[in-house]
Amino acid sequence: MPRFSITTPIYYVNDRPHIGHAYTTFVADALARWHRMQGDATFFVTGTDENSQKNSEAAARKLGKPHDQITHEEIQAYVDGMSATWRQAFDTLGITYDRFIRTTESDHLAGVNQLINAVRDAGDIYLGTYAGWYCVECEAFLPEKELSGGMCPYHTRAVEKLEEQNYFFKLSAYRDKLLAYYDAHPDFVQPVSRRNEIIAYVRDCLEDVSISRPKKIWGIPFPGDREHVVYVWFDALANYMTAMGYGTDDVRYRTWWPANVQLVGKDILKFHCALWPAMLMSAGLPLPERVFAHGFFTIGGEKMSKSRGNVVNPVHMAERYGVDVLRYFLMREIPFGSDGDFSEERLKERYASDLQKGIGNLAARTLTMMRKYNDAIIPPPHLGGGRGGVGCEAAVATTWRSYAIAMDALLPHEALDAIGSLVRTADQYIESEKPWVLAKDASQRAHLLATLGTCCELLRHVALLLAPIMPDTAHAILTALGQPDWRSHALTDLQQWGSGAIGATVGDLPHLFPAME
Ligand code: ME8
Repeated sequence: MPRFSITTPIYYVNDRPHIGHAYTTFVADALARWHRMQGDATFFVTGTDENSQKNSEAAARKLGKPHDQITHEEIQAYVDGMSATWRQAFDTLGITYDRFIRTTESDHLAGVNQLINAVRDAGDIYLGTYAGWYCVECEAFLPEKELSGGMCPYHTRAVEKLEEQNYFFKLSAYRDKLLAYYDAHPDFVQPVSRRNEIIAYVRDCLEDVSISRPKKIWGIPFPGDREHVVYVWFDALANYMTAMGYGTDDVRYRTWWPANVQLVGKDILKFHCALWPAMLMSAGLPLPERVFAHGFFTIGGEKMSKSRGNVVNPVHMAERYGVDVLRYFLMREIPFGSDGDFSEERLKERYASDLQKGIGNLAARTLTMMRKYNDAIIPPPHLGGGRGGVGCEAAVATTWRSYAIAMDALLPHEALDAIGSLVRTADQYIESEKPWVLAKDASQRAHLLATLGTCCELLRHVALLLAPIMPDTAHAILTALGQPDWRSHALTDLQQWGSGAIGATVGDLPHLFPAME
């Protein structure tokens, strides 16, 4: 059985999830659902990045204590609470993770120890002194030349000056190996703009990196030297394998690692496409198949930030518009890989044009015609699209093909575009066949029935195609079409033209996209 494993970044718990975090996680969820639907053994990992200075600072702020006076127990209690908030948010958003990893869990610690020991055994760790800058917001060591006006170039926050003894990882020794790897694996870093960016970075800028911090910082004790803790990124990146059993369960690890797809935002490209593969090369472990770095979006044209007060909470959005609507909008509006903008105005426009007038209207009119003209019983569809018809069967087959290509290329907006075309095809079909005219002519009865069957069949395919992206909407439509058990059928069977619940009575469909206040 083919297998598919996919990961998202693990998120810092210094605050609640925002719409950007939901975006990456929605796409990963849609891809995981798509693979499960095809019958692939699937493993989907997300979770929380907990051993971070950002988190301990947030814990101190919450307790109103100076950062250097907060205890480990207090930080642990804070990350426990926040991680639960994240997990709950992801549950509300319909995220079907198989493992929600927390980097304070004991199996993760065991895996981090094993990884560091493997890198040390390879001769790639040495003790040195780091004198330079650190941005707590990025949790990154920043060379002087990367600062902009004395500040972190990505955050408006001031950087800290550090002079401390650290363990270093010989990252620079992997320059040529990384470049050769990118060359031999053109799909490893996607999209191509990010691949070019990482090649230039590795070629021109790669330096050794600190992988420990002094023990007063919140973190995992450094194996072999308790005066240090593991630098948060070295620990966090390991989550992808520890979540799959690295260091604790070899069989599970070998089942799922290397991941087929790792999704990240462009902000953490260097960590995932330079540091991470070099760590794996050093430890003699396989590299993930593909790392896709998507773009960032602004909110109504502005950078999202607490100080601007424009941080969008995905759970609030889902309460207002519905989880499926939010999933649809984010995946349709912002091409995966490009930067984009989120605005409620645009969401409302798409709601009206794509969902109410498109999918919602197709579903409602199809079911109404069924009740009106055939006592709600589903007849067999026309084969080949029917009498001089628009080739509905062929349109469905083409849509499945383009949809699969788009999903496999990690381009859900293109997959949704293909569904949009099929909805238009169905609308045109109804307009050209005019069942309300056929119904008035008894000699057209056979043609009317096949036309109604064709409408149901088109709607059924639209619903199936939507399932990874709008799971509840899809399930409601398929249930109304007499196929509530669709998940227990093989996709290759469901994809056959005419494999709907012929003879079943169409059920009630809740109003999918009601008018907004
Ligand atoms: O970086 N637009 O976690 P983080 C789109 N813990 N996506 C966005 C976004 C935006 N405006 N803002 C954030 C970390 N994201 C580390 C990762 S992994 C081993 C450790 C998404 O909480 C995007 O996926 O800062 C980005 O990469 C991620 O959130 C950063 O989340």
